[in-house]
Amino acid sequence: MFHLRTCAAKLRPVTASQTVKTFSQNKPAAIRTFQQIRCYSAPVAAEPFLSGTSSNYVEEMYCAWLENPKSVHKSWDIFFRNTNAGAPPGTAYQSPLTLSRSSLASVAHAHSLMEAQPNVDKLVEDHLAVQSLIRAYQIRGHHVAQLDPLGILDADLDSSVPADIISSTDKLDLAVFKERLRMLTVGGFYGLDESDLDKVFHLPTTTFIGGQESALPLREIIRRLEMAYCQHIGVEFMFINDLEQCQWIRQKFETPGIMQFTNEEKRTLLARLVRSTRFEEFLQRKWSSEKRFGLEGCEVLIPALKTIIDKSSENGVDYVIMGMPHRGRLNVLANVIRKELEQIFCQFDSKLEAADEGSGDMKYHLGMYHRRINRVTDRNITLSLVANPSHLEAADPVVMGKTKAEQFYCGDTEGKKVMSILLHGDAAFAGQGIVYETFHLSDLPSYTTHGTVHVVVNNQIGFTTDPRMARSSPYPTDVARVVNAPIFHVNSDDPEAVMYVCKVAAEWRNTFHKDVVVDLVCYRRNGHNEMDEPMFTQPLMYKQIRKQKPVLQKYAELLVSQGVVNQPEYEEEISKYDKICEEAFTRSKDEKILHIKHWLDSPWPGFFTLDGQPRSMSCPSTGLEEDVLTHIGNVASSVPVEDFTIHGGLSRILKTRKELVTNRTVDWALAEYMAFGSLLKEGIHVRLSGQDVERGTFSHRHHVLHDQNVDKRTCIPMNHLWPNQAPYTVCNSSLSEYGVLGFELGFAMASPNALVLWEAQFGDFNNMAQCIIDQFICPGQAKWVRQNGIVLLLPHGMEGMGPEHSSARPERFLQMCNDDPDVLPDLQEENFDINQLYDCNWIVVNCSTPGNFFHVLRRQILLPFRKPLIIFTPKSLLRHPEARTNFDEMLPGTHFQRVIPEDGPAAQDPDKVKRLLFCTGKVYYDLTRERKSRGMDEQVAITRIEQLSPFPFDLLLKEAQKYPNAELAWCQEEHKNQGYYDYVKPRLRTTIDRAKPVWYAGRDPAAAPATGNKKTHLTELQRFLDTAFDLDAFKKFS
Ligand SMILES: Cc1ncc(C[n+]2csc(CCOP(=O)(O)OP(=O)(O)O)c2C)c(N)n1
Repeated sequence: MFHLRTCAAKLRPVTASQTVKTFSQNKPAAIRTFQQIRCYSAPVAAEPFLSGTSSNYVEEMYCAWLENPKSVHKSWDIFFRNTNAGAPPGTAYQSPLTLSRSSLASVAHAHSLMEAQPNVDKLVEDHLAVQSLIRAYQIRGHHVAQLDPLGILDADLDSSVPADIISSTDKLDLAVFKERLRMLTVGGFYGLDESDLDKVFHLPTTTFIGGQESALPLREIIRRLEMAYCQHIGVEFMFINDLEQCQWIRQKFETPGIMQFTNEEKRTLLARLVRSTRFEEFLQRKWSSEKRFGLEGCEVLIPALKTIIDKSSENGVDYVIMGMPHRGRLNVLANVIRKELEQIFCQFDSKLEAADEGSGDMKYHLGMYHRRINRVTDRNITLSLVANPSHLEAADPVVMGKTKAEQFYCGDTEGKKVMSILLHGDAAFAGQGIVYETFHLSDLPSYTTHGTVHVVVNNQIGFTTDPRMARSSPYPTDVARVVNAPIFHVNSDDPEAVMYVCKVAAEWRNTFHKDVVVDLVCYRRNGHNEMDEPMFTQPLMYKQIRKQKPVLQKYAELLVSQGVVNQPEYEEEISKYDKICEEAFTRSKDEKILHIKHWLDSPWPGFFTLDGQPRSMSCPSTGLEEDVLTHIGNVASSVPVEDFTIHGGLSRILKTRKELVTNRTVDWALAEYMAFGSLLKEGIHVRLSGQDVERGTFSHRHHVLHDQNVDKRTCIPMNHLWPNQAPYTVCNSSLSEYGVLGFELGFAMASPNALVLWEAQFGDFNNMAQCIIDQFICPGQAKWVRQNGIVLLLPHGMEGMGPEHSSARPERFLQMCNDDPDVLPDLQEENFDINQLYDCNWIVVNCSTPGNFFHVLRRQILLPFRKPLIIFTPKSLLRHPEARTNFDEMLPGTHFQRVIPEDGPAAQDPDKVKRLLFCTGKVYYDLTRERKSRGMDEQVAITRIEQLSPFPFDLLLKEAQKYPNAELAWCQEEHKNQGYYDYVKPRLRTTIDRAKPVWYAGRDPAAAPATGNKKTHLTELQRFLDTAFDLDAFKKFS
């Protein structure tokens, strides 16, 4: 306690009436803080007695010591001398003899000194208490902020007030306030008491409440903290582990008077609220019995989004990609994106005919793309709202992927031009795991969009479910804390507070390029939709809502009372917008046909003809010149940079590759290399993403080489192929299927001139992304007239690796194909194969040779339209000595083979063939091995179906006709209720006009896709091979 004494004079509180000089004014400029001085010799934190809270006090002493070394205690004098002389941490301080615990005499002496200076302890404690109090508001102030416009629920689901802060409601009532203060002080948290309220305390550097002042009376400190943290904005940020970012936020919310709006800004805000409110009212008047998921209760969303966009545009952003759920979507389309109102209104007309093919979608799911001038900044801005399914939050990663792609294609490496905004409902944001998966992409180098602004329409209800039953976290936004995103909760009935946080959110994104959340705490005036009765389940809440004045009315009254607008001006604004709606309504009646194409979120200018048709209906050869193949092969088997040491094992792999090239053959990895490399040459960007794709789960790919001697030094040979090639992106993803597949789908939306592939670690895991497959990939074009050429690589095959490393579930993909099993298409049609591809919803293939894999990848880009491509890829075939393709099958003129016919002895004398086995994929190699071992090469023909969907009726008919005396059988290694059988059988029967049965050779039906027992696996395999080659096997059935 000795060392406190000599600082007493400096620390003694000055009264409020005394002039308060700023601390910095007293200090020499070069020594702003003690820590700065110390940092070049010894970090302060290393001193055992220093902490964040005591450093201010020590700093003061240090300044005093600089002015006069005698003004501080001797021990501090020695300490500061030692420190300035560069003493290392922990050695500068020398304990004064009198402090020695062993000396009773010195203890007595200390006591006597303390009695002589009784205030010193208290002074220090009080300062520390004030610091703690400030910190308490910064950390916990949001818990007592007045966020709920209805005043019913606490936004954090907790009505208790933290013991170390005073709530705003307490403050309103002086008696309550005094009681709270008493609780807080007398015997309370920090040991302050009421008499301290008028004492002046120095403010720490971690607060900005002082503005120009460095010290304030406690009463004022509390008042300002309350103003900053406990009004209509609740700022959650103290979990962020970056001092600069915390300081930035503190400055934005603590600085006195920072939340100021000009009259012009207030009028703009009012006008935007008018539009938002009157739009919903207009729809309600015209279509009172239609679902529209109106925004009533959160009308402030429209000005909020516009503020974020204005501010971002001001900072240089010219493309904003948005994703949002149903609530308020039409309003956002009308008033944020500025879709023509008549186009929106005509959607309500039930007699409107669809002009486009496809099934279409509900009006509140459709996407939109619009380029216009931002009136506030006078800059061009493009706005795109991504179409989405009902599945809440599913569009999040899609929006991110599209944003990333747009940034990539315009060279926006820092996200300064293109940004994403995601809107969420409170229940969905808290409940859906995809939100978490998407957040985890936000800072990964190959996935970051450099900050997304998230806006939560927190109407404190999910359909009919109360938030207390819908989440276990205090706020619906807590998931954002995992990525250190600041969260700004705001009472939506205070439009200016909302605008302010939106402005700060946009500035945050622009400054730090990280995610940020705006939580609009609001209410829902109607039921879940306009037809729902909310009083069934939320009677008290809705009684309050009935009494609640709409925010527009409240804000208009406020501005009228402030003289910012007058009543006639306000009414004029309303009638002006109503008139706009009425006129658009009249025009909407002229719309007879609904063009879903007008609702495209991602147009591909130049790819189609002006009326949206493919430029041709043919596909050129997918083969390549031999020198191109050789060049790519050589790069794939070398290290194209100097002084780069690769792993010895990899050297061997590259050597084997080189031998393959020399022998004019490719294996699986090389075939993929050649497909990618050649597309890069043609200016096509290739992006391969998924778990461990860089090396390849099966260690076959090695697209990224790692220097064995230099940490993080890598090389991607694929980017060293040609001087002006397109870039190749290969990126290991986070361990997420839903998020990453959604992201890649979004990436593929941006441009048709890119091959975007997602690889599942094992195909089995694709069902973790089921929603993206079911809701976007399979029906995307039908619902939204939007093509997408994403490729799914799904390792598949029964290899005794257990139930979860075997099946990519081909049966599911095939079941979702839109071709008719019972109708034989017109096989004579010109370009039959291309037409089939054009009509299908996706392409499903299972290649049995590397060459065919090469061709199908190239065909994906050479086709004049885009379709998703599902490829069941092999595992054991990656290294199978027979799974090789000769260059001859990849040269110009060659192409993808939808069917690979039998070409062995059986094909030479087809009349002799007793059985024609159809199969797909890897089982072909088991079948040929077995056939050979049984000496049945002439009796059994084996035909491979490489493209399962669209079904190659034409080629299979030829095959079936070629072997007139053969029984037909389908052979698969999957269980009977799985795999391809249910898809193939009816189509084969249709192909042959049901002239013969199509028998089955394969595993029995089963619940699990594969056994976990290796022996059982082999027994099952042998059993179905026996069936396949037992020419009497089906006799008993015929
Ligand atoms: C993944 C998913 N599960 C369930 C639903 C059904 N559903 C539609 S709206 C809704 C409530 C959403 O509440 P919230 O996210 O708070 O948004 P709000 O409707 O309140 O704006 C639910 C459960 C859905 N659309 N998506």
